[in-house]
Amino acid sequence: MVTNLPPQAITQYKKVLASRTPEEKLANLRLYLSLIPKHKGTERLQRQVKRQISELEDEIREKRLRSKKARRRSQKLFENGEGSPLVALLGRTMSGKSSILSRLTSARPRVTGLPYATDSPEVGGFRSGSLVFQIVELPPLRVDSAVPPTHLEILRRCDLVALVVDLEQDLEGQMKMVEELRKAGIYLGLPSKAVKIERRAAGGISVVGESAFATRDEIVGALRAQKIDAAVVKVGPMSTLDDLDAAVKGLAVKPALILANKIETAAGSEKYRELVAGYGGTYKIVGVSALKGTGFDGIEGAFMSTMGLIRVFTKPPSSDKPSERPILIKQGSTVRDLASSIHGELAKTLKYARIWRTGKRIEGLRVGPSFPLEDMDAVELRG
Ligand SMILES: Nc1nc2c(ncn2[C@@H]2O[C@H](COP(=O)(O)OP(=O)(O)O)[C@@H](O)[C@H]2O)c(=O)[nH]1
Ligand SMILES: [Mg+2]
Repeated sequence: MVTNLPPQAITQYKKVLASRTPEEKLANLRLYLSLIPKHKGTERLQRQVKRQISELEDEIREKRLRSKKARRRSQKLFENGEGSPLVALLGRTMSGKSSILSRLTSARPRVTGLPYATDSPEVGGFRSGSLVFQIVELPPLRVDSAVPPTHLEILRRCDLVALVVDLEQDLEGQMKMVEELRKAGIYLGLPSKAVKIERRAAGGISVVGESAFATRDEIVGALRAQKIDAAVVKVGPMSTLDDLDAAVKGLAVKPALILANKIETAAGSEKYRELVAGYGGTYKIVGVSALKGTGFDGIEGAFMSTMGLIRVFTKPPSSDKPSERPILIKQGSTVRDLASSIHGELAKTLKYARIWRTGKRIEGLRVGPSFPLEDMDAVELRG
């Protein structure tokens, strides 16, 4: 090991060595790589770590292939964790990030009651059924300071940002984190706000989709004002002109939710209502107490819906049990979308499906290919 590494990188290397599973080791190695300063003196080390990462990726991939097929789709969705969404916990110091990480995973970061106790990223795996979320606790964001570069690297790569808001501290001051992130080029928002722009050489501007916040003409006008005359623009139902700007600048738009922690305290529920009144229109807000362990039921559902994804379990006609591992597909997907995400041929030969929806009295309901799916549906595709 090179000796002139920053202390954060050395701490992270110890975590690599202490990792208990290949998946955890992979996540720790990636963080380690991001913490190694990029210059001539560390080139060899960087190469070594990259090789270790790709060997481990191969190992994990082979292990998965051996276990079962039918999850091709989820691997494509997340370049990070091979089907494990990466969730970043972000908040001010003492908001309870380490306590939340301990609640959700087997990671045991230090909870000291002292500010700035977590000085390098901590990782843990949060298992929900057979799906594993990688949860990363980032060191706290300091008031009125620039977001550190190591944070940015992880934030750009993550699939979801969970803002941890302390209901015992000043809410406005904590929500300034959103502005601090925006200054650093990370926009928080729901997938329904995301805008995608594909520049073209000619052919004018065509707008795909519709937004409640800007008309086609307004979108075309805003692009022309930025000297963009030819492009295909895809907008979501909640896209604003700010989201359009972010896309033009190539900034990262990340789905985000708020974990409002310490809800069990005296002022907790009132502050929670205040937070919902101010920000409930923009973010999904989940009230939790990491201390008491309340509010965490269904948190994986909140993660999924914020990412704009649903979990669907497929069931072969020959079996009476659905698959253990869900397929992750976009919200609003139909039975036909599911089939084509598994295999193009399957979509062509598809005739109907049977659906099981627990708790909603839907058991083996026979539906056509355009039937919209919901989170946690079990589906039997029939050709
Ligand atoms: N009352 C209360 N205190 C909490 C809760 N979660 C964490 N804490 C306390 O808040 C302090 C900071 O917690 P920690 O998890 O280290 O926060 P971090 O700095 O954001 O990682 C510690 O004293 C915790 O015991 C909670 O749900 N309720
Ligand atoms: Mg901490």
